[in-house]
Amino acid sequence: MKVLVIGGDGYCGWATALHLSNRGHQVGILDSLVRRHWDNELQISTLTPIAPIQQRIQRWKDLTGKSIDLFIGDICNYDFLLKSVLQFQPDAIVHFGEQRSAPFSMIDREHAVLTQSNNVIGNLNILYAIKENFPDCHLVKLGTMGEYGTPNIDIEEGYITIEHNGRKDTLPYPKQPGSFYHLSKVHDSHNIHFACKVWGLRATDLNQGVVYGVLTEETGMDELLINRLDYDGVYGTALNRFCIQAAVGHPLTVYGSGGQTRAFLDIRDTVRCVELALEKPANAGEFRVFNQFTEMFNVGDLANQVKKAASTLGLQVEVQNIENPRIEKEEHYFNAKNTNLLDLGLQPHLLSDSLLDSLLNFATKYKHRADLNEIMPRVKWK
Ligand code: NAD
Ligand code: USQ
Repeated sequence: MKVLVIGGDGYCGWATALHLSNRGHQVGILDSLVRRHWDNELQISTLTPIAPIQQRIQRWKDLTGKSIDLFIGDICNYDFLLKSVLQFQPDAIVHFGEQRSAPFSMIDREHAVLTQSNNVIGNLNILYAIKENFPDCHLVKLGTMGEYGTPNIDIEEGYITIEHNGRKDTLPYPKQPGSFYHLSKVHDSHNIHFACKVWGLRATDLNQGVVYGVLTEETGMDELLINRLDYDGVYGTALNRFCIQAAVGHPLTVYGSGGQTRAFLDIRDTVRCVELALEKPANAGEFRVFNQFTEMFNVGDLANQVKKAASTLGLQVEVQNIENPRIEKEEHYFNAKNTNLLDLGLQPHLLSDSLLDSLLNFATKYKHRADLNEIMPRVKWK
């Protein structure tokens, strides 16, 4: 299958592009490299040293004999996007190419507008490019579990059947996102759903939980293929941050009471889930939603698990409950379904098996690259 991976220079996109290439798909990467630019602007950097995209792709070819096409540009530029898809002729598009940090989107008006215009316009352009040129192309879009928020009832996969005043309907599950970034994903979902309904497009929205780990079969093949691992207060996510904090001797930064429960998955499962969604495409006119995660944890428990695993490496770790920079519930019900991907054959990696080989070992290897000034959160929700 010809698969265009938009955002293929990023954390999830790079690992996925290599995995799909390894599995025999013909892969193209489209990326504006804007994430590298935002890192420079914020003066932050991945803990692991990532090579320029051209070098990464060349190394992959040298190692495996497999080529990956490269398109560098912005999907908000419709002429560029159109030219790229017409050249590549995709059977499927996997769309990772968005601004994905909640704190970044909450810095100020400028960053909120940048996040929503980049994400919503880019996604809408993709919908038009598919409709006008490849109406049969399957769009696999990365959404987020954070679209649902933390409701006091079970979270279904995209839809919920409701009875109201004696009538019954299956409707999109209510959305209560917690940042302007998470809101942008809700806007995307609505636009894709509408496009499937009116134009008959086929799409899968992968509502992904927080991804952890840095190692996949392919990125582990060579140092030049290494993936990014963010640990700073803007782009670093909970578990990845805790492991790096453990490695550098910084107290683990649990925000507030630590009762915030989220859905998580290993990056090795991210790449597999995308593959599973591609292998069994949505039907024409179908807006399919999969909740893409394997386990649920609250952040306080996560910190304690990291502390325990780190002690086996001789690391003394302190867990600290610091003032929560976000506005979010700290004690709440959270129970989400995730059967669709399991039914397609996903065999989850469990956190208890991954902490050392996919995280703490990398964190200790590259800890000399960490900038300790970038660990504490600086962006507040109000
Ligand atoms: P990332 O920042 O590492 O990668 C995103 C990539 O998209 C970058 O390489 C960036 O340059 C590119 N990009 C952004 N805007 C673009 C544009 N307008 N045109 C072309 N390229 C553009 O992010 P990630 O962690 O790999 O996340 C990828 C996707 O997965 C995002 O949509 C994110 O919302 C979603 N997601 C991520 C996580 C996670 O924990 N990392 C969890 C759930 C969902
Ligand atoms: N948290 C801490 N300490 C930290 C960092 C985070 O306690 O040092 C807490 C946060 O307050 C929050 C939870 O951990 O309650 C998750 O925060 P996060 O930064 O790990 O994840 P989030 O902001 O939700 O965003 C990340 C990705 C985003 C993706 C989302 C999936 O950056 O792209 O959409 O995870 S989900 O959370 O399921 O919506």
